[in-house]
Amino acid sequence: MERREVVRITADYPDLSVEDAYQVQKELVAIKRQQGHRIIGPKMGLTSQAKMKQMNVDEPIYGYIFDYMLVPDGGTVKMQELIHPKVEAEIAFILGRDLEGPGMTGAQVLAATEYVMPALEIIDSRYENFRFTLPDVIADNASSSRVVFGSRLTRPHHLELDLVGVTLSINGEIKDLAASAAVVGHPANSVAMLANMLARKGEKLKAGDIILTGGVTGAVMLAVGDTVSAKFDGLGEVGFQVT
Ligand code: 0L1
Ligand code: MG
Repeated sequence: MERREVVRITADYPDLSVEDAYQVQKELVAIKRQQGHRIIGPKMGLTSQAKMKQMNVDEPIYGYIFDYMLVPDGGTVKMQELIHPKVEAEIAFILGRDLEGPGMTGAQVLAATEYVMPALEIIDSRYENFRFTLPDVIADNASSSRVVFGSRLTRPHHLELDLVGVTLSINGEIKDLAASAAVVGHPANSVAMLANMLARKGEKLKAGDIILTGGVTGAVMLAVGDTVSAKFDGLGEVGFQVT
């Protein structure tokens, strides 16, 4: 597998639209599937007000998590396989039944969710110096690179899922902290928005999908030797090391 930065697509194709970019993503996903990789589920990106403002958009984006991206809880992420990775703490949803938009609401999502669990997403944009526009990021599968899921599953109905306090630490030092309402007001809203975005393409979320709902914390740069851990109030912990 190659590992190198590239110039953003929109440098050569400035008219690339968001819709074109999702077509590029679809091709990329098809190639990965032909190579034998399996989709674990979709991920939502740019779900915080800060990130949406930074990219000048009013809707999040989505991409897909593949089996080869999974790192076990407490496992190792190898820097030599990555470019310039960052980590963010997220809440993952496991769906108990299919969800089809349009008109999906957070409450309907919660009713269809079997479990939630803590997660760390490692994003690793392939673009030089992080210089990209929205279509570039969409075409790059929303920067998905690696994912670590915590080992504890929790029924969603036991918690106020918008009030989960989260800390993200590296080498024992808290690098960021936030409450889960940072994710479009409530992580279930993120899943509802995803179902509604997919409905525009005639697609739906499926029972068994594991969905990354978007960063609760900001994304923090990783370096070799880092020990990363995140704590989620009521949901448990998740962590990994960088070698
Ligand atoms: O997971 C995400 O929020 C996607 C972030 C895409 C932009 C980036 O690579 O920083
Ligand atoms: Mg993310």
